[in-house]
Amino acid sequence: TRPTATGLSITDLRPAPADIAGDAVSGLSASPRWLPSKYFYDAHGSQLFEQITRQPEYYPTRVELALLDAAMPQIADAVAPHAHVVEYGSGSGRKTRLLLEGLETPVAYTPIEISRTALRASVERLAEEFPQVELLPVCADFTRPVPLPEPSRETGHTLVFFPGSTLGNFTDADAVELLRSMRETMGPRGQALVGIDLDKDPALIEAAYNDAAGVTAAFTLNLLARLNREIGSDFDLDGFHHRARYSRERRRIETFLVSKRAQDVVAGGRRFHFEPGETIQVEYSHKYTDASFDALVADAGLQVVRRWNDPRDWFGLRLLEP
Ligand code: AVI
Repeated sequence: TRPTATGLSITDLRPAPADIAGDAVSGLSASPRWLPSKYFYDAHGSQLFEQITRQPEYYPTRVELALLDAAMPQIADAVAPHAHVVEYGSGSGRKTRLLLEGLETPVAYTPIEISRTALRASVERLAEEFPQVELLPVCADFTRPVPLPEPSRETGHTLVFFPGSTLGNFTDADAVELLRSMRETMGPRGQALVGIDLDKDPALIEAAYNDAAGVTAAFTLNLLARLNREIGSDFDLDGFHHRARYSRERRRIETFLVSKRAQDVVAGGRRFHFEPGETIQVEYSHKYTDASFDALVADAGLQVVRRWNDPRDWFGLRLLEP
């Protein structure tokens, strides 16, 4: 653990650079090529993601924040008291603030976040705003099992908070695995509050991932900048462009980096050749129906016990229990 400026300790379980190089080489060697979207979130990538959430086309954050605010009294009634709130991929903490304010008696809060910079900034603000809540931040990749810190006061149960439809960034098989590990983390008396982006008009969804200001494109390309910096690859950022399309059939945004020309790239000590138009798949953002989400949850041994949607049925919050 390493203390922050305000003396808070962050448990550091960040993936080592060797993991990033290994993942990059195996993804770039695969056919079709791909890179894991979790590596978007270095310090700059997390800032760019924050900017995405403020773009007019990117509705999920605005709609979820309004929904969380509106449904909070009912959520507080449905959540057992004295919770240890554990958030996966906590980012800036805007939604956390609403949740911690709305729950009457949260005892402890453990954000699990891969970006140390984003984690430090968010817990330092939360420490000032919620002095009665014990903050136990963990810098880690939440897709792997994370040992939870033990709060110093007794808690009634664990409430996993997983907003933002981040679950949608996983394939269905990986989402089920993550939900299973969430079930283990929360224990037999635990609960999870999960945000899901709902299936809707493809034009609205595609616009959200192709904002006019080009922030999403910069976010996607930052993945290559990060690899260049951290594993010494030599991607030419001007040699690739961002492409995000909605597949109605698979109910997901599929995001690619597309090679603009024939080129060679060296990464992790290996040379990779790209033809013009050749792609690297970098992200999925699945959108859900009640049926598709309930099926995933059931596969993980969980059930939806409460549902809240915004008035247009664009975004949903679901309370899950074992
Ligand atoms: C974090 N995650 C839910 C975002 C999404 O909508 O899939 C990441 C993102 N990628 C491009 N824009 C936003």
